[in-house]
Amino acid sequence: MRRHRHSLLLLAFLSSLLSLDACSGSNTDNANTTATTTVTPPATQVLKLVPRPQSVLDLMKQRGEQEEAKPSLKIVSPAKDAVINGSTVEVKLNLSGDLKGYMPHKDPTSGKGNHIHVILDNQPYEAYYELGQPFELRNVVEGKHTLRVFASRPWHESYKNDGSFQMATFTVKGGGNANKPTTTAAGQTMANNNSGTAPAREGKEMAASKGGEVDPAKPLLTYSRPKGEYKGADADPIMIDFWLSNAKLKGDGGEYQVRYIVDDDDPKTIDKWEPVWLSGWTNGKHTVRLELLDKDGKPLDNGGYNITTREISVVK
Ligand SMILES: [Cu+2]
Repeated sequence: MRRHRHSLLLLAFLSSLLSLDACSGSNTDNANTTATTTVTPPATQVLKLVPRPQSVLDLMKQRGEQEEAKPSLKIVSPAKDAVINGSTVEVKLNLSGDLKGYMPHKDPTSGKGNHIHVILDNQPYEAYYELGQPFELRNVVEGKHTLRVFASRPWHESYKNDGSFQMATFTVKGGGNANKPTTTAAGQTMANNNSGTAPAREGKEMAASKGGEVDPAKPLLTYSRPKGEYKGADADPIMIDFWLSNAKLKGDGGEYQVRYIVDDDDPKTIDKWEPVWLSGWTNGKHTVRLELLDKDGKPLDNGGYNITTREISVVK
């Protein structure tokens, strides 16, 4: 008897559930929608700091004492405050110092090698491999410009010794066409125009830009990496690397910090001048912003170069 009453109660309860379900079609739809978004959420990116990857450690070991090199660069051309007629600016560099075998050169098989990062104004750097010939900045627009160069390794980590970095200012008269589209091909385009007998030179069509009002005596942050497109294993981890002039970071006994912001993530600070490796990038485009901060944690301007944002893309 008692058991029968329980069954009735249970039945009543179940039917109420059923009727609730039956008359709440829209609720069910909502539930489904919610479930769908939960199953495939937009890819969220959680970046984490990781040690230098083993592949790079292996390269460093192979390179031996080259890792301890102290390359010293000199900008031969353009000469300091030079006025250049025409839109092509020849960059000539002199490399000296304690090289320990360090020599820029692109290995034809791997397409990699030591190289110099060449930066016009605050554009992304171009890689310059064969110093025996000038590197041509092509289609440089009229006006005042800055040039920054520093020695780099095959995996684009810069040498951070005194003398590895140099900066020059110059002026272009009768420069290139600001509306001319820049070369879209990734990397460099070798010169093959004009004369077929002219030696192939490294160079690049430059986007229109002008030099910042940079004080070379003041703290200066030069953005180097990341840049461009990262594919497969190269995208995990990705290295942040930069050059610092006249600014020692807190962790190195100074008072400055470098701040990086990836996409809309919370800002993070770097207290030691060394590359930072980040893992966990999602497919697609990302922005990376580097800023130089003073002792109070405030951005420190120098000709607009101390805050730089670049877009990179990750293809996994
Ligand atoms: Cu590089």
